[in-house]
Amino acid sequence: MTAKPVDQSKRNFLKFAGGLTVIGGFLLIAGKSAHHGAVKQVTTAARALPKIFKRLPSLPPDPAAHIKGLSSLITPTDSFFQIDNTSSVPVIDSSTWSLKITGMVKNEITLTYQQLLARPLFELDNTLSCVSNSVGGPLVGNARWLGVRLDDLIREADPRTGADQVLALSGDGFSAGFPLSVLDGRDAMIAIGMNGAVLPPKHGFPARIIVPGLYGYVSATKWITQIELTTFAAKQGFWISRGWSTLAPVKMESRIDLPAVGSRIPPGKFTFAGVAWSPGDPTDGIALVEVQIDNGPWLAATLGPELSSTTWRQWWLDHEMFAGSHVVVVRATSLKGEVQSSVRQNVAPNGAQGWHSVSFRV
Ligand SMILES: Nc1nc2c(c(=O)[nH]1)N[C@H]1C(S)=C(S)[C@@H](COP(=O)(O)O)O[C@H]1N2
Ligand SMILES: [Mo]
Repeated sequence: MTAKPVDQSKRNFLKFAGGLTVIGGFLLIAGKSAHHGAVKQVTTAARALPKIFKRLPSLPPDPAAHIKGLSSLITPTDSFFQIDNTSSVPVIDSSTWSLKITGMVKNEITLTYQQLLARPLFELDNTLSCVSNSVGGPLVGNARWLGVRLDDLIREADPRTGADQVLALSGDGFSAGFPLSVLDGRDAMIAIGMNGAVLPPKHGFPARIIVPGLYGYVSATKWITQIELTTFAAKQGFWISRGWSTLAPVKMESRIDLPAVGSRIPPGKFTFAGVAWSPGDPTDGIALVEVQIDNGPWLAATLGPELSSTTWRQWWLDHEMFAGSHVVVVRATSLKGEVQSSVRQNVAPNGAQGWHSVSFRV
């Protein structure tokens, strides 16, 4: 379910952006419509930002700039898909908000927003997908997230023997849990920023979890208030009792953006294009995308930049097209040599699978 974004002016809304005020190695400008008191408050918090700040290189040129209709390398925040159980976005005051790490831990931890911002922050390019995304569907997006390492925090909380689940809860009744063993060195984070700005309300302000490789429903709790170390035997995340799998690594998928479904294209050279992603094993990545036109041979597409092993890669292929009805199919192959499965599976219980195809006329 999606909800309308709420009035930004009531928020501690700031932009993290290049080129303006540099505070503690962190670049920061006040959002135009931000309430002055709120700006002051968050600015004070931002001053306490540590020097340890792992910034990613600036983004490479986006091939989508030259291929109209291809998904952009980074999904603009405004068009990033949104999935909520609740019909309205919670309004959270970051000055009274806190995050607790509780349950089967030796050291309970409570962090205020300021304390969270004072921890070492790092950037992560990661594609987030909803388990309800059907083959070729729109419920997937790529963003540059900013946050603190989740594994460090959990280590500080010191899980008790037997704890096997990290269950993250929010005030709206949502919860999502994943195996403690998923924190295997991958860049799981408590995110406070998205695409160069403070995390917007609809994507989880003040903080949410991002775990590379997992579908959102088992990992990406927005408006997070508590992280509970527990067992799968004792507790289940919101969607688990509703028929969805306990374990949910993202399946390898590829999507055709061009041509659009049911479209008509002129004869001559046409640029087929789309995106492919395979974040389920963060030590793997997309190695090859192939396109098949009208049951012809599989043709290797050109691949766009790889921001990280858990982001999507754009692909495109030029081909001469003649008048008539056509069908194009796409499939991806990972670096470890796994070929995307053609066997169709529905989104339930653990994600859609199969090759995307598009029928079109020239
Ligand atoms: N609090 C809360 N967090 C949530 C959800 C929710 O309903 N409530 N939906 C989850 C699901 S199913 C997905 S796919 C992602 C979507 O994140 P987005 O809305 O930022 O794209 O958020 C996850 N986090
Ligand atoms: Mo989802």
